[in-house]
Amino acid sequence: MKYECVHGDITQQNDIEAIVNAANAELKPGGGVAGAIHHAAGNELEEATRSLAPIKPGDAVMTKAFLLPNRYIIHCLGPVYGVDTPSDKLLADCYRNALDLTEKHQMESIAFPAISTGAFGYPFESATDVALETIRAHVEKLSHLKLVRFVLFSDKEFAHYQRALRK
Ligand code: AR6
Repeated sequence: MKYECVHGDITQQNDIEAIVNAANAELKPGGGVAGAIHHAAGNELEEATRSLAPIKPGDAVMTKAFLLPNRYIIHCLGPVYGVDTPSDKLLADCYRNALDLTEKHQMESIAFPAISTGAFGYPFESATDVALETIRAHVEKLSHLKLVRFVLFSDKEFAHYQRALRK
C-alpha cells in the first residue's frame, strides 16, 4: 500500500478514484469539506444524496462525483467529538466503512480529509492516530486498493501527517 499526504484541497485530487466527504447527517452542503465538495460537484450531488440521508455517525455511503474529476464521492459522518460516543470507535468506523466501499467497487485509490477535526471538534493529533491505526490494520483485508492519500488543509496539519506517516 502506498500512503501519501498532500497539503491542499480535497476537491483538487484529479488522479484519485474516490474522495471522501466529511459529511453531515443530512448529506447537505454545509461548510468545510462538505461545502467545498457540493460546490465543486454541482447541484446534482444534492439530488443524489437525498434518498441516502440521514446517515448515522460512523456510516459511509457513496455517490457519483458529478462535476468533480473523480469517479465517486464517499460520504462519511464523523462523530461530534465527545457527543457521539465512543468517538474513537465511531471515527474508526468511518475509515473502515469507506475502505470497504473501495473494495466493493474495486477502486485503486482514495483520498481522505481529516474527518471530524473541523466543525466536529475532534482533537487533530488523536484523530490522526485513529485514522492511521485503523487504515493500516484494515487494508490487510483489501485486495484492490493501492493508494491512500490524506489531504490536509493547513501547514500545521500537513506537517503533523508527514511526521505520523514516517512512523
Ligand atoms: N479540503 C481538505 N480539507 C479541508 C477542506 C478542503 N476543501 N475544508 C476544510 N478542510 P470539516 P468535520 C479541513 O469541518 O469536522 C460541515 O459543515 C478542516 O480544516 O469540514 O467532520 C459539515 O456540513 C478540518 O481539518 O468536517 C458537517 O456538519 C477537516 O477538513 C460538519 O462540518 C474537517 O473539517 C463536519 O465536520
